[in-house]
Amino acid sequence: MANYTTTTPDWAVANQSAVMSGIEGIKDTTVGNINPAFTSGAFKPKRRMTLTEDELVDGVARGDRMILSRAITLIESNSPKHFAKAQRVLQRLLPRTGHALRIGITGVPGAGKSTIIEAFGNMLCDDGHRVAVLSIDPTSSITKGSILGDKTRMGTLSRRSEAFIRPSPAGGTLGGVARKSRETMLMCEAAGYDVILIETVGVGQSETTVRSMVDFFMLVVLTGAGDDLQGIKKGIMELADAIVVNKADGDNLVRAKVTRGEYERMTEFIRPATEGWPTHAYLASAVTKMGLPELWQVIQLFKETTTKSGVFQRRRDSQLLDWMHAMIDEHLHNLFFGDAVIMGRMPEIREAVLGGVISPTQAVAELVKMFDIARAAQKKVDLFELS
Ligand SMILES: Nc1nc2c(ncn2[C@@H]2O[C@H](COP(=O)(O)OP(=O)(O)OP(=O)(O)O)[C@@H](O)[C@H]2O)c(=O)[nH]1
Ligand SMILES: [Mg+2]
Repeated sequence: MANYTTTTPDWAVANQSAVMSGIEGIKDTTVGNINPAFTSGAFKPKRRMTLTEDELVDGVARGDRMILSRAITLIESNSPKHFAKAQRVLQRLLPRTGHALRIGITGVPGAGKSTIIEAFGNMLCDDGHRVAVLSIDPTSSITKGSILGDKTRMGTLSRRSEAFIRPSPAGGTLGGVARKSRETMLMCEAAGYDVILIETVGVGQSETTVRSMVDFFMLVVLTGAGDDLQGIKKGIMELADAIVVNKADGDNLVRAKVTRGEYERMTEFIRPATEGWPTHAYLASAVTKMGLPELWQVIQLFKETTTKSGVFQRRRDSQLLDWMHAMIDEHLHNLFFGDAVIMGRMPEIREAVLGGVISPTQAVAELVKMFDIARAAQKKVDLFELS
């Protein structure tokens, strides 16, 4: 018998138990070896019962958090069988979705996004709301470190029965993560959460993904670090419906007021993210909770204004269609570039283009002529990141 020992993977977070324990009883963790009772057959580990489609649908609809978690795990699974089942469950729950207010929160690391979500989430729960918190972090393939961090940072919120916290799906391309996150959001809505808060670090492309999922998007910033305002690009300001200058407390309050003024002036030069809604800068402190009730009022006013003007529903409609088109693009792209014939001919055609033998246009025409979509589709492709 092999001698199994416990190991700590090199990606494990220092001093944290980042590794989930296995099935209880299989391993005698004190010595790190397989429990002899298990190998001798004296011990039968309890099998994790697979939930049926009906059980998942009913459980989520009832707002059972355990079953919701299981449904999301299914959504995140890379197995084609799980994928198909998750899609059937989602399909049946679809009529229950769409009623939540979807709020995205971005900002540089350390801006205080998680702390704001914790304070804001608690405030909303006190007000009778049910709050789901999701995060998108496609930059690291192993997000377990930040999960642990956030679970601690959102400690009081995660213990509340009115709140549900689900970290980012680990790994994968932005496209795959985006699909999983969007479907997770819908599952949460079906489970009765009426406010969805989605955190993402505002570096890279994940903020665009979150913007494409939410109704209201806020950018959390800190007090002035030079005139370039911490390298925050105009681009990201143009996605925001509100700019929140956080940590407006203690000695920092005066500076925060100055910074708010600076951002306020900048908003005059940018195109607002939402038609008919002027983006403003606000002061807040996740620690003293100053500004948070006002922020909720702003979001309420946003919803009222955009619902009246029709912008709210129009955005949701175009988000759905954009979403579908993005998935078609990705699917066809993967089919094309994953096709054996195309892959085989590509080097030669590249050479021909570089050598000036054929034009890029001609190259495309030839490649497309060679491409047989039915043949390509027979091969397992990575459309939904299934293995
Ligand atoms: N004084 C003060 N400190 C704050 C406030 N909000 C957050 N902090 C502190 O700032 C640090 C970073 O806060 P986080 O909430 O983890 O920041 P984040 O934006 O979620 O960071 P990442 O998830 O790493 O991108 C923590 O030590 C918080 O306690 C605030 O309003 N006032
Ligand atoms: Mg955070």
